Amino acid sequence: MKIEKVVLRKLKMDLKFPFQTSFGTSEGREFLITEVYGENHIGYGECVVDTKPFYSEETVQTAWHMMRDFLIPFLFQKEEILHPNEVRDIFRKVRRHNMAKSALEGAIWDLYAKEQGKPLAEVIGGEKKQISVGVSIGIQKTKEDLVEIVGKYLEQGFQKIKIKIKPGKDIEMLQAIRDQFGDIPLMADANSAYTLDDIHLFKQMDPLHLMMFEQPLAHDDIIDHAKLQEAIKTPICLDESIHSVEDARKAIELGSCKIINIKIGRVGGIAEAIKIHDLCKENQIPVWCGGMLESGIGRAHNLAITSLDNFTIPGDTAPSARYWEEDIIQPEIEMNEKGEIELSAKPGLGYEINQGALERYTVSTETFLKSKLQTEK
Ligand code: OSB
Ligand code: MG
Repeated sequence: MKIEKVVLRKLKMDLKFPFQTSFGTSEGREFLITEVYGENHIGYGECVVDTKPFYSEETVQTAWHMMRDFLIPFLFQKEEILHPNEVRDIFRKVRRHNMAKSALEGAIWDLYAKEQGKPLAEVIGGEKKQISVGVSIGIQKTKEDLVEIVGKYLEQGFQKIKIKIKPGKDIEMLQAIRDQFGDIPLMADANSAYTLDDIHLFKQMDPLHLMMFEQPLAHDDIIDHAKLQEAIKTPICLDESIHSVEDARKAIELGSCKIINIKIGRVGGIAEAIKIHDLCKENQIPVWCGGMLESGIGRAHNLAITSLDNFTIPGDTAPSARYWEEDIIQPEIEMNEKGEIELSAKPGLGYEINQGALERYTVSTETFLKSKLQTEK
């Protein structure tokens, strides 16, 4: 691939509903789309940042800065990229900024797959033709509201219900769902809202037989999680704590979790996501694909990695209509009544860009040309 041009776009899209987690409420998303121009195709990527550094330290502005001033110049310094696996090395000098790196890397994977004329899932060795889907439900005001929403999603066919929890909005909420719907596949995501002082609470929740507690303790911890896992039966799943295959290796060695949530943006790209998937598979640690309220572009990347065989737990990869009045891809991503999404058989991400929608949601753009590169970084 000879990359001569990259376009960055900032988009603003309203969510159909406010999404509340233990760290805040989102009414919509501001994020970045990357377009990487090869000789015959354009690859698309999504940078899953937010305006606020509350889930991770990156923001819309830090990602733009990293891409403009470091990552894009590094790409342009290469005469040619033969395989997307090279991108990790090209970006290696930049510490962290995984969401920024991933946005460009993902576009290069799409471009590569389009040049090969194959679906991205096939290019990365994914064999599933359809994937199982769950839904992530934000914190609700009352148990009654929550039970009603869960009922609606179960009716639509979702194969896993994940609810967000925080202190004071946990055991009662989960118990209400169990009372109403029995033994459904149910899990809880705390986004780091608890500490080891809350061990008694987790022990109290053990009899609810949840599929897992996602990231109960600090966002950067793997030691206390091992202590908590030792004390409870419900599996712990790590999200925020895992940024690389090395992090995953250490967490597995310590016994900090029994399941890992893989988010492409959080780990710096598809190549690293695959490494984590493979390591987990060797260690009998099931994985599932997390979500960052993506637009269709990021969502299509998520579907592609979920085609790998150790993604055995339904992910947070709900269809477009759960989030958006109108998505930026065509056709939109749809789920059948069994809670499955059919993978596209078309090359690359497998969806067309809805150019009108993309333009309407774009609030700013910047174009970078290799021919204009003058930086020495
Ligand atoms: O912790 O998994 C998370 C959304 C934003 C930030 C963090 C998380 C989430 C979700 C939403 O749970 C999953 C989705 O995209 O539907
Ligand atoms: Mg999470």
